[in-house]
Amino acid sequence: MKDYLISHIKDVDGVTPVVLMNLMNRHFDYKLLDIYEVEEFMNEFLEQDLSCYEHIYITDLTVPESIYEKLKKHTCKDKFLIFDHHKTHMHAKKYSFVTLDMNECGTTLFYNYLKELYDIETPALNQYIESVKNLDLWLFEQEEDKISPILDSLFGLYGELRYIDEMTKRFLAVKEEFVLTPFEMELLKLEEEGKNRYINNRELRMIKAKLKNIPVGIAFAEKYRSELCHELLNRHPEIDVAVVINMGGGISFRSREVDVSLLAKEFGGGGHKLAAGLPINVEAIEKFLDVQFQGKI
Ligand SMILES: [Mn+2]
Repeated sequence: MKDYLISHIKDVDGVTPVVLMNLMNRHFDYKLLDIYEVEEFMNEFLEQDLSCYEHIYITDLTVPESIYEKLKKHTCKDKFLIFDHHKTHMHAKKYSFVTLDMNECGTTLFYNYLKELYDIETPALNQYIESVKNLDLWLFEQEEDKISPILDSLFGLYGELRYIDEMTKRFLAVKEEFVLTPFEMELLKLEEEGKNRYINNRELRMIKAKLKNIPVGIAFAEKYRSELCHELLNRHPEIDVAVVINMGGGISFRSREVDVSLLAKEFGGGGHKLAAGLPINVEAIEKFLDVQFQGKI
């Protein structure tokens, strides 16, 4: 029998569970989703015949309560195991098949479970998984983890499918230490230079505003959104929250201490205390544009 994995498409934490499944030597199907696609997908998925699957894993995605209501009554409910760390998912703590921990990331929770049952653990993988966590929980500066930002860049350069492929090949070949290829190192050097130019350029166009009475810096960017937020907060102590709008994607909020998950929730989004966001849709834009602009920097 095979397994099924449903995980988050948008970042390294979301796609690494696919890499882990690839290392397990089991047949599996998988689906990568954005956060707002979960409900619709799950409604259809639960209508299908799932009898060919032994385990159905969901990682790094918040599953809405309406889906749990259906899941409870489903004939295949015993096949489901869910691993997540989003604040918006904590309503599901009561279910025994759900592992939730906000101090971990989707990947670490899943890895900790799998490595007890399957022979996948290697020093290289342990090192990589730690960096995925530092990246996803934004701990890489305090942990002085140099690999985390590299993973983020590689994910951006490769896209999710090739990233999964590259990492799988690497962990099958090299067990001792996580390594980059010479090609990747050269690519990252070039990318780093381009990134710095991009971030400086976006910062110059940052708008200061008050959002729900919180001083924020708003910038528009399609790339390097996490790093841009980080730089805006570092370079502008007068703002409490960095807001980056990606017209083709979503709006990201980052802060040093303000709980931005609450802020994002007001506009119909969600996330973590220091990192949250919302998809761009008409309601979000309508609510969001009702801000008091305070001029350019
Ligand atoms: Mn995550």
